Amino acid sequence: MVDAAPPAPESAWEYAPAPESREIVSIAPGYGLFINGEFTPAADGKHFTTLNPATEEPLAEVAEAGERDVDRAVAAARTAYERTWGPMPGTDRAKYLYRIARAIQERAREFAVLESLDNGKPIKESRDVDVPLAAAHFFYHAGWADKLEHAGFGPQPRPLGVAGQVIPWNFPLLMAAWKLAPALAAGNTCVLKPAETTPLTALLLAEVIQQAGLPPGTVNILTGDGATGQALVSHPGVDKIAFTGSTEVGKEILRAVAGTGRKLTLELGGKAANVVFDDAPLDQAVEGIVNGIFFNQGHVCCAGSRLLVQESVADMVLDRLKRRLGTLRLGDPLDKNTDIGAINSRQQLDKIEQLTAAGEAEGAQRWSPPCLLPTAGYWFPPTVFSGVSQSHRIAREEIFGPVLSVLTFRTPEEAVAKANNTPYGLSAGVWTDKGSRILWMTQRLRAGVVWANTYNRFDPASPFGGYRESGFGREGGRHGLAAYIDG
Ligand code: TAP
Repeated sequence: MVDAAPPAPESAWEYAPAPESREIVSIAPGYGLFINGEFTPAADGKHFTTLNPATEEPLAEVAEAGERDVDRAVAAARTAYERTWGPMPGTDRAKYLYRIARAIQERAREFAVLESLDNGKPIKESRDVDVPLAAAHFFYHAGWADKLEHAGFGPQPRPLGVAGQVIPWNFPLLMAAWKLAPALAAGNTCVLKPAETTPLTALLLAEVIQQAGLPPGTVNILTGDGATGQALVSHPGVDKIAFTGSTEVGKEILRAVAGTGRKLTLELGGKAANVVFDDAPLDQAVEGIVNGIFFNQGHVCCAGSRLLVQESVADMVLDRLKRRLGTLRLGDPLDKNTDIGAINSRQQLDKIEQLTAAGEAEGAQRWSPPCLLPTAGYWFPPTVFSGVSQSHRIAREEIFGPVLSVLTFRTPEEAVAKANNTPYGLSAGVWTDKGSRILWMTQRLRAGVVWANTYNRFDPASPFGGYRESGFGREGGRHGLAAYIDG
């Protein structure tokens, strides 16, 4: 059962609607695959519908790539690797990458609106986070393209060849940028498969790639489902596989690639601890908790989905958190005042509902602020579980939704033991007034990224990635480039 809500904020008043116009975007009724610089139908004519998850309204029909299309795309990428992009000097590759970055900036509103329509995320996040960071990734890697021989990869760093890249639906454009920019900067060519539920910004990026004049075949974009991804990662013509997605599929790919000698990086799931000590600036920490788990509806691999709060301040933090959650606005993703958008798909909503039902059944206390959910589309209110124990499924499994599990601790040692009690190892957060305690914690937390007195900060120069069941390899920075260089 949902507990009673705290009193409504004193000045309970409504924001007027502030919708971003969708006029800037023109969505075609149908889209083909982007192979060898051109849009083309799937060889067997198959296609699927992509929906707006906030309304369930169909947005477009998109081609579904089969094995013959994967063959065509990999062959086009191989030819570009051998004849145009591969032999091209780094100074020239850099110019193309700068062009892509500039074009993303010029078309930023179009990308942001399209991303919010296809994914369901609030426009203020697609506008202020996804799109600027995607442009930043291309700018950053453009800077590397002509400096690779000075980056510690040896005197003549060589690319790997054709990269097969598979990405999820939570940051569709940004994940495409994370994959394509370092691969291209290092001289590889790419075949990218976006997620089935969010293909549209990758196809707009294909238009930008045409606009930037990249040699045909340098980047190929194959829309489709899991079978398309499987055909791509198991194609013998692919030299390097880069996968971001669930741990389950990551393990399948690892098994398929084992023994083939092909290079692989896996960016998988997480169940991060956000650790709040009693000396932390608590109001700031509450903002960090909200950002950590409710940003992008919690569809974030590094989300701070387990709050570990020191027992002496636990009631106070929970109280302030509930008040703050009472001010979040859930609804139309295109409204500039919206904080919480739609869940990306029916399938993901079902998963969140199942895991939250398990949380209640196992005895944790569930709370959500009063909030009306729209009748059409896929929605889930911000939800907090207190009284969670480490054995509960909601403390162990990745929910990938706006759901926070709250646990408490008494000593720093106990905080570390609980934070590390997970098969994952992607990220963590630490909130404390003491620099020495931050250093003590970061030496002990088993996570690829640790944020101190902040959360969910990303920069193209900063390597991101995990270990254990969160995968291996890094994206961003010099470490991210290394994944696309032979040696
Ligand atoms: P998945 O179901 O694993 O899907 C990821 C991508 O792989 C999609 O494009 C999917 O296609 C494709 N795919 C599915 N089965 C495949 C197979 N057998 N072989 C090859 N490709 C296959 O994950 P998801 O639900 O989209 O994404 C959420 C997961 O991604 C979460 O666990 C999250 O933590 C993780 N994630 C991790 C990171 C980093 S950086 N570590 C970043 C974002 C997300 P379809 O869309 O058609 O299924």
